[in-house]
Amino acid sequence: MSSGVNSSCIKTALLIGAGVATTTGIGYMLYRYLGSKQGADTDEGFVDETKTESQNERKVLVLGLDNSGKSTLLANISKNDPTSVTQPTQGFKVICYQTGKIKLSFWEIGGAKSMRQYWNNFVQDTSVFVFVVDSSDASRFSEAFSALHEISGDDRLKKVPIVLVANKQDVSGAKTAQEVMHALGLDNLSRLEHPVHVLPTSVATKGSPSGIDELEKLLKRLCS
Ligand SMILES: Nc1nc2c(ncn2[C@@H]2O[C@H](COP(=O)(O)OP(=O)(O)O)[C@@H](O)[C@H]2O)c(=O)[nH]1
Ligand SMILES: [Mg+2]
Repeated sequence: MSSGVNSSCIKTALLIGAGVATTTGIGYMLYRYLGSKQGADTDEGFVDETKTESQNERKVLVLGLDNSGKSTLLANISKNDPTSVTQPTQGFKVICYQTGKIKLSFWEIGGAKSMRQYWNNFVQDTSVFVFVVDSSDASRFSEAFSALHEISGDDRLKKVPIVLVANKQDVSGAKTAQEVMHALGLDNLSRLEHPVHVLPTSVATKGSPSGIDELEKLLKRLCS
């Protein structure tokens, strides 16, 4: 079974600075252009842009506060050097990963406060919702709680499995995955609305990440 990044599927990596609203629109136009080059669907409209492109493609939405480690996690999954992640993601990024017959398209949306208002534009057609938390920064757990519960209440995410990634377990004083899950109120979320899975990870160190294999296996299972 083959697995790896499908380079033709790395549609765009956008670093959007000032003027997020305008540039996000430009980002979408660029995405549409690149997508149409690859036979993406051509529906009109903002929300429909996130439709996945083939029956074997599954969309994995990757959200979380800024600095939680989303880009570093995805660099590990796509076998890139995690230390190459040097800039916070201000816009959004799509990385595709072929695993057996299934193509996973990971959508990382910037987690800075100014970007969170746009998160709901990206939820359409999500197969798995990954929420990344910096387990070593308990001072931001309540902010993460609010961000998570606001977006997970979106009807289009109903019944979509949530994978809570309790990242930065290597940092001394980091809370355990169970503690993070509790702090984010995921043990109270209705299992009927969202099956919840929790994984501890540490992903920053080149060569010895932990939790990535487990995450890949879980995503593959949830997307099959
Ligand atoms: N110690 C440690 N640092 C991490 C880990 N994951 C990410 N980082 C660091 O946290 C910072 C933010 O990571 P980044 O992937 O850009 O976060 P994002 O804003 O959520 O995309 C970077 O300096 C990373 O090197 C981890 O598991 N352990
Ligand atoms: Mg990022």
